[in-house]
Formats: sequence, C-alpha cells, structure tokens
Amino acid sequence: MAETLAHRFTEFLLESNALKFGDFTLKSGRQSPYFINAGAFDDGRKIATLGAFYAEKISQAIVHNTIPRDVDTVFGPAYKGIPLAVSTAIALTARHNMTVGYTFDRKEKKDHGDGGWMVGTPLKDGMKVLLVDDVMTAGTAVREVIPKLKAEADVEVVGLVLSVDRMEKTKDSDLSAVKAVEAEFGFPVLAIANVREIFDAAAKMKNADGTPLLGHELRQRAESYLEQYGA
Ligand code: OMP
Repeated sequence: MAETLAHRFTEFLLESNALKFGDFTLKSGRQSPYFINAGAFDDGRKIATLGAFYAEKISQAIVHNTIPRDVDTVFGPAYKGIPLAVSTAIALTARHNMTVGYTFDRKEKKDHGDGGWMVGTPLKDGMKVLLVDDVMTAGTAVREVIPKLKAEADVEVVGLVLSVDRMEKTKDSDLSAVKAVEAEFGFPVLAIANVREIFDAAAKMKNADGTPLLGHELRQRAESYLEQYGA
C-alpha cells in the first residue's frame, strides 16, 4: 500500500535533519523537546522535493474543493517563505499543470528602482493569493503578514499551506493556533503533516542497526509536551 503524504514527509524531514530533538526555546517562549527547522532544506534536491510536497498537498486540496484551482500567486513571507513560494510555484507548474505566480515581501521597503514592498507577481485587487509558510506554533508569523498583503491590494487570501502544524493551543484558549487563524481570517489552513502524524510515522521507523528511530524517552518527552500545550 502506498504510504500517506504525512508518512513520506516524515521520512523526508528525518533524512534532511529538519526534525531535531533536544531543548528548544520557541518564538512563543515555550520550551519544546523537538523543533522543525525548514532551514535544513538547503540544497537544490531538498528544496525541489519540499516544493513538490507543498504542490501535492495543494493539488489534493483542490480536488477536495478546499482551495480553488484558479490561484493567481503563491505568497511566501520573508525570509523562510521565499524559497517555499518559489519551489511550490515551480512544482505546481511542472507537476500539476497549474500556471501560478510567486510573490514575497521585503523586510524593508525599497524606494528606488522597481521599489515597494513586494517581489515577484505584483498583487492586484481581486487576486486569489495562496499563502505558504513553514511551521505554525502560535500563528504570530501569519498575523504579521496579512495586514501587509491587504495594504498592497484588495486580494483574496484563499488558504495557507504549512509544512508542519505543531497542533498547539493558543495562549488564551483551548483552540489550536491553526483553528484560531481559520476562525479569525476565514480561510483554510492545511499542513503537509501535523506533529502527531509525524511522531506516529517516526515510531514505525528503524535505524540501520534495527533499533527504533524514536526511542521511548523521546516519545515520552514529546507526549508530555503535547499534554501541556497540545490542542
Ligand atoms: P508562530 O509564528 O508562533 O506560529 O511560530 C512559528 C515560527 O516559529 C516558524 O515560522 C519558525 O520561524 C519558528 N519555529 C520553527 O521554525 N520550528 C518549530 O518547530 C517551532 C518554531 C517556533 O518558534 O515556534
């Protein structure tokens, strides 16, 4: 039987060293025993593979009518979203026959030459924009970028696709950050995999010497973190 997208993505995360175990302080201030580092996709093969995973998720969502097919541009917030938007647009065109642009923002406004805040396909009123980002914990990154998009043009954000949903509660509710963003902005938020799918898939994998890849202690630490912060 073919493995699920989440299972194949977990294998890719592990072989790319993008999933780390240890003690990590998150942007939200939480201390996490695991961290997903999109910066690990640092060569042509890995970034092309990553783009193909995003495109596969998007194409599934189009089939399920969660995301419309006539997306005008894929938007990735600077900096980590930039290679995501570009590689996703390439894969959507090459593998799924979709003609889409890519757009990203500058961290500082450029006041000469082509100027402005945006690079890539210019945003225009009425355009359908699909956001891509790496990981969502509290949803801070996406909340920062939406006003910047809206200030540029009256675009319609049709969805947000992530690599990983960490499935964490927001500070002031039991709702997951993903659900809170969906409720606040009214567009779907999808992830190639969520942390529970990743741990379930990793638990079935073995090292070359036959020992379990995810030892009991690591699994326990992840579980107790999710008991405290998981939605
Ligand atoms: P929020 O903006 O709070 O949702 O946190 C997500 C951001 O934190 C990501 O875009 C990353 O910059 C960073 N992050 C990771 O990259 N991987 C993780 O596993 C956790 C975080 C994090 O700090 O929460």
